[in-house]
Amino acid sequence: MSRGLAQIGEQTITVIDTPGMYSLLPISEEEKVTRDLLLIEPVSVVIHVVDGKNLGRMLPLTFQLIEAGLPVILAVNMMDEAQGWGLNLRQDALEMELEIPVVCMSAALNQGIDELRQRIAPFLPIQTEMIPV
Ligand SMILES: Nc1nc2c(ncn2[C@@H]2O[C@H](COP(=O)(O)OP(=O)(O)OP(=O)(O)O)[C@@H](O)[C@H]2O)c(=O)[nH]1
Ligand SMILES: [Mg+2]
Repeated sequence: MSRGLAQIGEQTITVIDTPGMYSLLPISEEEKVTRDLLLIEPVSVVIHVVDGKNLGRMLPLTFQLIEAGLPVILAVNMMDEAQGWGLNLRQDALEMELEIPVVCMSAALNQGIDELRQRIAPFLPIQTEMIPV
């Protein structure tokens, strides 16, 4: 697990990268680490990064995260490969179905990162210096 900083507009936020997890009922020790973090650490938003080529296998966890009451953004990654396979994802349909923000991206190609930043922003607490006096 690693922590780093990211810039969202004017705000610097801490990002925690967790080991991969496929269920909230963890099988491996690494998954337990991630599950425990999600239960313990108060976070502004959980970004569930999934492989766009295996959406069917990944979405059950997205549903579990939502049902657990966590604020979730679904980041459908590997879109370059998914599109190479001829897979076309309806971002708007997924958003309607899941009722959470969905961002399609190719992290390796730096595509979709700006949109992800934009979708993260509304989840962040308002900084006091941002409130006009
Ligand atoms: N083609 C393509 N490759 C990608 C993309 N994003 C990540 N990768 C590659 O996928 C591989 C795995 O990336 P990781 O960031 O280690 O994936 P992860 O989900 O964090 O893996 P774990 O932490 O082991 O669960 C690397 O070789 C990345 O370069 C993408 O958008 N497109
Ligand atoms: Mg990783």
